[in-house]
Amino acid sequence: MKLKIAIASLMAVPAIAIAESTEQLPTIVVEGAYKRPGTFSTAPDSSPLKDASSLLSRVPGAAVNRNGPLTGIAQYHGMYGNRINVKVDGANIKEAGPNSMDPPLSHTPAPLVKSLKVQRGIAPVSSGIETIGGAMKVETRKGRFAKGDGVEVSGLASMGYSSVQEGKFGVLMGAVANKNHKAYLSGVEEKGHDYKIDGDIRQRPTQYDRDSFSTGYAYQRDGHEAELDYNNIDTGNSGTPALPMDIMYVRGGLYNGKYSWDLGDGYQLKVDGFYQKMRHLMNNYTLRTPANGIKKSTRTNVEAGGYNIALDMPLYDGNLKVGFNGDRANHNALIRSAMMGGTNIHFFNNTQRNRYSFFSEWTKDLTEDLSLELGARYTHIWSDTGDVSVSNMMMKAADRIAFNAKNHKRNFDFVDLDAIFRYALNDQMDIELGLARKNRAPSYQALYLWTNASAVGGLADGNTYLGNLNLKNETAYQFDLGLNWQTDQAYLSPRVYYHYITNYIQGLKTAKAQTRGANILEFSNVDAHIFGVDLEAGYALDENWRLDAGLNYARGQILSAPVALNNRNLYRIAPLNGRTQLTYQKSGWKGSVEGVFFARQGDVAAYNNELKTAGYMLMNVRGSYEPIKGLVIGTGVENITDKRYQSHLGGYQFHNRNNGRVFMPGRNVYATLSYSW
Ligand SMILES: [Cu+2]
Repeated sequence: MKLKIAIASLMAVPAIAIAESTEQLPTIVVEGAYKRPGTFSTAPDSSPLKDASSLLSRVPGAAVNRNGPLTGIAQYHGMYGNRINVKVDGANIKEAGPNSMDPPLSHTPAPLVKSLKVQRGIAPVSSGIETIGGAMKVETRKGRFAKGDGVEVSGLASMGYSSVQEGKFGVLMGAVANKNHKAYLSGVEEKGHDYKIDGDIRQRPTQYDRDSFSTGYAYQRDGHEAELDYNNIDTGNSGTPALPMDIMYVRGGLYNGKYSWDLGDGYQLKVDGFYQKMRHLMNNYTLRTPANGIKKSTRTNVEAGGYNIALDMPLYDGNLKVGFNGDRANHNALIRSAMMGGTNIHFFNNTQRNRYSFFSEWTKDLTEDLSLELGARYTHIWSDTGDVSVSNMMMKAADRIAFNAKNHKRNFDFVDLDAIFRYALNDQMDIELGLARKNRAPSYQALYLWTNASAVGGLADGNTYLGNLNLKNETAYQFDLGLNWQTDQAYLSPRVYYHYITNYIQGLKTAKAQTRGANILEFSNVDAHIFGVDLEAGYALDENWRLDAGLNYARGQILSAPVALNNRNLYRIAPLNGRTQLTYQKSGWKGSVEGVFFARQGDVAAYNNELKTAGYMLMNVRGSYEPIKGLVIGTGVENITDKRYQSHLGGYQFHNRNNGRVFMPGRNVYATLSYSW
């Protein structure tokens, strides 16, 4: 197999480089591209933005919709939020907050990330249910099995300080194992103040406070592997400046179980499941002053669970994977408003979204140079919600009565299809062509917002939204073409894509929304397309110096909508951006200079009066030293010129366009110390 050998050998060199030199750093694995050495520069938790999503800035085609220091929503190829299937240790974590204050990637503190895998291009159907916008997987650190017969301990201790918000973190992870059994325990503490944006001026409210711990046990023997994990998160007062309220707490636990059985002859069975229960409180008066003087708080909870079963088997000289996936989630939200002497609203009452799905995926090497992957997935989703209630019968009476009179049960059925061809042109170059049809059903918020509210999955556009029980599911037709070229010295990996989406769900100023007044939109179906290009490239100048670069461009437009629009741009699409990095590496010493640029974004959405943003350039320098194996001292300065800037994906301060966008962190000097064994 020329292709396989070519890919394997090309991947081996840089992969080893990563493993040896950056053992304590999260590994960013971009599936469908060569692993490349350019991932260096993420010191453990150096960034003032703390969650796993901050790693996405180094993934071609990816971006982060940043609503707070712990609230980063993944974006890939212009799609974001629950359009992207994010799995953390196999679990499709559900958000406790209806406004995505705790998106899936934010559940994992950056220092505990072992790897972040992003499927570049079209996500295979096997990667999960509803992968219209792609698929990402986070694996957390859990220690390792012993290689020999004895007992081995492994672990990580890490701490750090960052100046921009006087942020501190500490991580401790320890595992004890022999070759069959493994048990581990880990804890993380993170805390910081509001970050500075320029000199001593601070962006409020961006303080954060989180503790988490995990424990687990795993067993392996003769092709069997079983694992049971528990993860507990306790996020305290943490700001979300782009949203109408801040996090008072997000608390709760996630249980994970996994089993895999290698039956031999190409047969393998994998089963996993999770159970999650979390509580959340947010308000608009602890970390900020209520905009209109009215204090509000919302208490929410989520109870969820899911399972995945997949069987691999040989078929027609290829590999056939068949599987069944399902999950269910139950949400509640209770609003307490100081209005009219105190009003309680049961805003989401026993709101459910259940998914059932099965798939088959066949991969085969057709010739020495050509491989093919074909997948199909059928999904059934149903949603329902109980009646809403308001303690003050006068308040929201018309909306409440109208909503409660309706049937809330909704069913969605759809078929996802994909075909991915990979062709090795020669030993150094391969080309990948992907075609797919992918779907997503409306979120429970888009269906069940019975009166205008801001609980919209983190859109942060300054508007409130009305739900729409008549929404259809989105269907995207996707084309994706990528080229990978790599020699011993250089790599280049450009990619172009075009997605045509029918029934894309977004807000519109519909007739119904029109009667409600300004800044109120109704969730609607439109037809849209998103296209773009991204690339990454690198070149080793000699054995010590190397240069890496990345570039991203995306454009999203509405093609047809049921109402007239001033322009057809989609909302929250990152402007043209890129990065270059020069790295020096020699026996334990490493240093890099990184330049990041974002162009002005003028292609802004008319339907929600999106504001334009100016372009900016940033410079970061980083260094690390490993005096003895496993001990790494890291330091660096981010945003070295203390540039005051606003990210186009950052939302508006206090959820109000009149305040302008949230400012991003100013100069940050950080130092980290970590030891792994
Ligand atoms: Cu919330």
